[in-house]
Amino acid sequence: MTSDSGRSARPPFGEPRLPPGQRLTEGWPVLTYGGNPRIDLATWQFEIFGLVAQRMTLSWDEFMALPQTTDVSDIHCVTTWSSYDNEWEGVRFRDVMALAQVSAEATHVMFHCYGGYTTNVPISELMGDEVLFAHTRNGEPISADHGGPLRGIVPKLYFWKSAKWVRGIEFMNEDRPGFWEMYGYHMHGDPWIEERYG
Ligand SMILES: Nc1nc2c(c(=O)[nH]1)N[C@H]1C(S)=C(S)[C@@H](COP(=O)(O)O)O[C@H]1N2
Ligand SMILES: [Mo]
Repeated sequence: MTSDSGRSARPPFGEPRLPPGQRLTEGWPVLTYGGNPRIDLATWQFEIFGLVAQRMTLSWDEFMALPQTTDVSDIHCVTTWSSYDNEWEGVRFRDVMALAQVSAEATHVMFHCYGGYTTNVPISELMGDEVLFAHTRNGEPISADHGGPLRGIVPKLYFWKSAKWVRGIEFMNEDRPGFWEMYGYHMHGDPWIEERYG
């Protein structure tokens, strides 16, 4: 069920694949601000809140019962490493969003994480087949260092927009800075036009 709708994440054959200022890396570096949060699947919760008709809470079993899909995409980190062909398995953002009655006024989301990290993304960037809440990469469960049991994957934007240890989404009717955005990272973060800072 691999899709090719992640256009700027995986340009068509013959078009440049490495965004400006990036270099290809082997392996998968760990980049976390602070330590790993402690997470127990028995008490793990995923919350959908903000501009929704009713706040929703999903348990791990409820989340895993949602339609599962895979997608292959590239990672572009603002610290200039990129990684090709990561196969992610999980649940599409838009399938999670469809569970809640989101107000037509919502324009942006804030991803909230165990440990307190946050990051903001326009809803328009999240509707594609390539945007997932992933629990598995290349057939292996995502480790705690990389945001397991569940992390966001938003391949068209720099990797700081891909929230590790995600615990919920807040729907908002305005853009608001998340953690790195408050320290000067770009509000949008498109690697193809180097929206790194400011
Ligand atoms: N919860 C949380 N998510 C996070 C971060 C973090 O510190 N905490 N770091 C971000 C940054 S800056 C990057 S580059 C990627 C790194 O993911 P990785 O450690 O799996 O490579 O996660 C992003 N998501
Ligand atoms: Mo990063």
